[in-house]
Amino acid sequence: MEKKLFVSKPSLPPIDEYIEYVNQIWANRYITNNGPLHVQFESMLKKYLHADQIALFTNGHLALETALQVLDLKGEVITTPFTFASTTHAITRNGLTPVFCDIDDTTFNIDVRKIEDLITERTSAILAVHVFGVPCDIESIQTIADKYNLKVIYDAAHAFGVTYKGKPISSYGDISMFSFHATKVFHSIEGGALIFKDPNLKRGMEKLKNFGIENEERVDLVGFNAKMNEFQAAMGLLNLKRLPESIEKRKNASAYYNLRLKNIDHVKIMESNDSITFNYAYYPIVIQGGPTLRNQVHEFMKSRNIMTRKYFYPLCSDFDCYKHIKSDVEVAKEISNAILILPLYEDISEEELDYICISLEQAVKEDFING
Ligand code: T4K
Repeated sequence: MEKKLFVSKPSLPPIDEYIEYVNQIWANRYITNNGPLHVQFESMLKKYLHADQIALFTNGHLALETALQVLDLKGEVITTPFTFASTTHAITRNGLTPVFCDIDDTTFNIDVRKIEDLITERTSAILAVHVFGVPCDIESIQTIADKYNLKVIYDAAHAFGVTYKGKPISSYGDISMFSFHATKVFHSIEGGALIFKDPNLKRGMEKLKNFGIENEERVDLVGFNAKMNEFQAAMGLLNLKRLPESIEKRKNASAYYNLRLKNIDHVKIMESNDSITFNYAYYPIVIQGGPTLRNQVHEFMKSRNIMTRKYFYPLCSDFDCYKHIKSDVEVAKEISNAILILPLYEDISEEELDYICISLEQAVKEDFING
């Protein structure tokens, strides 16, 4: 195939609809700082997520940093190494120490059986990630948190649109963070949100993301700038309307992959789970046969213009800035050395899917592997 097939491709609304919003923005001359579209977007999201409280941000990462800061955490935060850099950085940039816990080999989420061993008197929170949109073991995490009086923050960057036991995924834990980055199932170009229950947290979040300003004559927090602008809000409003259709298309593409890939040697696909409504954010596969084979498959696919990604390799615990932190994360290492994410986006065509599957079949054929 001549064109490159990327791991993700941003969904976009009809351009005329976006231009209508741009015209409104021009007429209002209100382009950022809690403008009318921001207000509208916030209220639509709140309704969609049945959220008690919500705060919008210019991106998911700064939302996550804010979440940790408003909870006034101290000491150590137990987290997963199998995630994007943002999760661990948000902990460290708050002056906290990440403590890496191993992951479960079927969900790729933090392994709840290994959390308690890592709790010390310095532990103040668990920051878990719903990796690839698959919910963590929410009940067990909450039980542990209650027992040791810990806060629970969910990095739900991948999980917008997911429900667990009939409730939006953001209904669980103290605070959940969604990313609305262009590569996500639902996006506002860049963007993010915090969903939480405690109304007392809202004011602090709003202040932090606006330089710590209390009012025109008073600044009482060392804040930063993490405000969402009107162009982002407009994109979010339009994409929210289209979300069910978009998820349905991803679901069909994932079903196609499932059918074609379920019986291929060396390829393991993810199991489905009946207690969740999924968002089909990513299509991860595990290449069984060692890191050399995984890397070989990655290169072969690239040679065919299929840009698979190794999310998440290397592990955060192996980053130069974190490798001084001791951790025992053998399962995470294994998964990180075997993972490959296939292209998945709303308008991926059957021809593209077929081409990807044929290429993968070829890449893992015994005679090909053995040269
Ligand atoms: N927590 C977790 C668990 C996360 O995964 C993330 C972000 C965050 C927190 C932080 O949220 P944000 O602050 O980003 O809101 C991408 C995304 O940039 C990042 O948002 C995401 N996770 C991560 C998993 O994936 P990269 O470095 O892989 O992005 P990039 O530019 O290589 O994009 C991937 C592919 O998508 C490209 O090869 C081509 C395609 N693409 C990308 C963009 C931006 C397009 O076709 N069009 C585009 O506009 O991080």
